Amino acid sequence: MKKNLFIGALTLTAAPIFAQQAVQRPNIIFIMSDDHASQAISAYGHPLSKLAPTPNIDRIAKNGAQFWNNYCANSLSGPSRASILTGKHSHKNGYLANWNKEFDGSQQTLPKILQENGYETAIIGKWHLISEPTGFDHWMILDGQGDYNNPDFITDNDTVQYFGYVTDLITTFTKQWLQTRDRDRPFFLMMHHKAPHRNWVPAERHYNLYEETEFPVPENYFDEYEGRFAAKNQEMNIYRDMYEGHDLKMVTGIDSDTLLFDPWPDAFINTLTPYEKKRFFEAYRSRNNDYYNTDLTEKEIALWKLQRYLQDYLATIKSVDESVGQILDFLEQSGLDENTIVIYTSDQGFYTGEHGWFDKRFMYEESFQMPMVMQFKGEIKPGTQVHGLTQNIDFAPTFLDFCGIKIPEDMQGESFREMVVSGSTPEDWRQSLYYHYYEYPGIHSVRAHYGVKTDRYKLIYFYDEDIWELFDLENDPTEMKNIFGEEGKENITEELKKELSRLQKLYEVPGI
Ligand SMILES: [Ca+2]
Repeated sequence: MKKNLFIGALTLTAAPIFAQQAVQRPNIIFIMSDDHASQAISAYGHPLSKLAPTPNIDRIAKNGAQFWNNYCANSLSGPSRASILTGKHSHKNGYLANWNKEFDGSQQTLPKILQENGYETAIIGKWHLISEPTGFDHWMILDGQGDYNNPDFITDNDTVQYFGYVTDLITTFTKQWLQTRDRDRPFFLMMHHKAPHRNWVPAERHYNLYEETEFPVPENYFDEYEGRFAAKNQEMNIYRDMYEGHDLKMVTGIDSDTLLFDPWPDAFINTLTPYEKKRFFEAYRSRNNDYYNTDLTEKEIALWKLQRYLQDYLATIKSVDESVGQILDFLEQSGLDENTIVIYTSDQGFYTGEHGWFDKRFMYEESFQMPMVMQFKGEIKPGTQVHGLTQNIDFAPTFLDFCGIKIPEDMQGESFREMVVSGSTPEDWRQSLYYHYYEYPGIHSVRAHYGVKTDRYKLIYFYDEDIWELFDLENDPTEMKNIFGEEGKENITEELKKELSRLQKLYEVPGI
């Protein structure tokens, strides 16, 4: 104790100016989960989330701001993470798809800039960019997608398997780092959860959390995709494309402890110890037996699968919400909340049965949108609602702005600091967003496309097939009716095509 006081006194006398700066610059905790739909965050008010609320994520919204029109640039894990790190669209940071060889860590990134400006930087949890993290004083990452149970964590000198549930382990490691960090420097911490990514394995304490819950079925669950070629030709349908063992935890028969089809047992069932495996099968037994004891029609099976998927998806989110609660409690108890910006977001949105789907990729709202809430005591007023169009390329410039660091000119995003602090959209704020998805051919068979979104309209071009789609989000919020080519839509189509072309020039999209 005496020793600490002595060092503290020395620091104060030796570098008073730096110490003053360090106090003024905010810390940042960027919490990001994987595939968390806004439909599954109760602050967004979707009927689904009412049955599975997220009180702790909602706490951030109540303490600060909630973003209603926040979107990704390319709805996929690696590309979204690369855009967040660089403040650039995929074609500029080089990470177009999850098939990429590796993220080019030699380029300019947000953590590097913060580090150069006196910040201590850390990332704990999912990285998913293949190359080793750069720009971080401390990193402890999952191997690729990471396992839900007993996962490996990689550091710069080792790979170690830890026993426990992935969300809980990430929370523990994050709190440990917060307690052992350099107190003389502000910090930037990325806490990246694996949950609720496929295959939706809840923590053991949550296996049965929602087994009695009947979740609402989206009106377009049995979508027939009329007038939408790419939507019709995907492979991300819950009742057709989910793996019955791996994804839905279905077994071979009554009282069976053998899963139906599971192509990746080493990433799931084999990660459990024999005793954990026994408890897993026991927890699902009565539901799995009911399935075999009931005579279901094809349609009823499709609905049964939706319920099973949502029960597990939302149960994994329960652990994420608990984790957020633990971090907020820690910040409040330590007084760190006074000068720490806390963000909760997901790398993209996700389908919870809309169009019959799980997964993401499409420029349609559910997967294009990224939920986001953000608190910063003193600057952001509690209960702020942000409606301007924001995108993940804006995160890096915004954080630099809050930290008082010059935003590099080659970052393509814009700082939304003014918007979130004032609670209103500045008059000169952007009126449209650019989107580009590349990963085709690839898992789930979603055709490559780019497009433009405004407040009301969305124009999408599936360029390999030369197919356009136009949606009026005001009259058709679930994007069921492609009105491209319809009489009376010539002017808006022309306007949107011009805007798309302007954005592609602005962002220097090659080969368009
Ligand atoms: Ca993801």
